[in-house]
Amino acid sequence: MKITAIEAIPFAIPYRKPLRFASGEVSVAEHVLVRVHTDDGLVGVAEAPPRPFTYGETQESIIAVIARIFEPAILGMSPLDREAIRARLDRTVGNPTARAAVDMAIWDVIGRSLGLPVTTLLGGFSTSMRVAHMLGFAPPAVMVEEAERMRSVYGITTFKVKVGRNPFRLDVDVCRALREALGPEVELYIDGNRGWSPSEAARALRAMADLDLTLAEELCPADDVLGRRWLVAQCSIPFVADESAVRPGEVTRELLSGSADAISIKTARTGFTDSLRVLHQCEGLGVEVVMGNQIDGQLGTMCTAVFGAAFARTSRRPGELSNFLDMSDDLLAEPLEIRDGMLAVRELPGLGLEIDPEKLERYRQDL
Ligand code: MUC
Ligand code: MG
Repeated sequence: MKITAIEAIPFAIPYRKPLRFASGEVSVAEHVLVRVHTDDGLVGVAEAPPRPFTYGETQESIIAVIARIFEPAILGMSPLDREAIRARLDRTVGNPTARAAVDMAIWDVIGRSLGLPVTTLLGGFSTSMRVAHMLGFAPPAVMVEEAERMRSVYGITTFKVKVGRNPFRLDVDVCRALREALGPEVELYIDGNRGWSPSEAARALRAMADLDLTLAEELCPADDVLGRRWLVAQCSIPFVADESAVRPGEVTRELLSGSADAISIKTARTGFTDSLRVLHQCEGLGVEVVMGNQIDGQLGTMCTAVFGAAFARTSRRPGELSNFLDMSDDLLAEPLEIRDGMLAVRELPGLGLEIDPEKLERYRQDL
């Protein structure tokens, strides 16, 4: 089996409401569908979400790097030669979501060719993941209403609250309103997307000390090197590195320098091949992980669940798997469903997903 072509198809699907956070905002899912073709007629799929405010990628850059560099680099190779493929893709720096989508589409091909689910090939720990929902910036009453709806309709009881606004009082009010409305059983954690300085973050954490938050993610930039160590040293809950710790080397740097003590794994940026490396690194170091959300569509969300369900450590806590619910539509022939706070992986070959050709026709931007 040989790789014969890689397609990179831009598509745009509007959100019903924008997701806002300290480093940016997303109101249309302008993603890239990646399809890896083989000489025996198999097609593997994945999606790449451009996040210029996090990784510097755009839809155009993802399409260009795949067409001009990644596709020629691996044409004719066997999808099973994963480490050789990785070495070729790794000659190009940056471009994490483009590289990850190629990697995951190749895993989809491998699963399809063997007639086995990718989640089984990866680890096979379980067949579903608990779901956490990410709440974007809005006034406190609106965020409370969204959380209550997610709990009553989908059974979700873990919420990641976006913070990092200035002044920080509004974020404190939001977290307090959520705790008061949802009660003590619900899990709340926060993500600042680098919006605060270390001293603002320290004050905000003190103001929320009675709210039983479980994790604090990326409250200030990793480039505030000493300030962040100072903050993490006094933080009473694990400090999660997300966008500051993409590559395995960055994970090591953040953890060993005391600038973080937990890691967000996002398949959207490390695919399956490098997410495995990050996971094993965290396991070896005895560090907690969170399966994070790159504001993925359903295809990307399933990739997160396929990886997260495959291992004990990633299954310990809920994965961020629900923000596709805010999209007005998607590309999948059979939409994902969250029931009783869980998302099931599909016990079908590969990722277990098919693209609906009519939907792709409607939303693709290159025709
Ligand atoms: C998250 O966890 O930070 C928002 C920006 C980004 O890079 O990812 C999302 C969610
Ligand atoms: Mg984050």
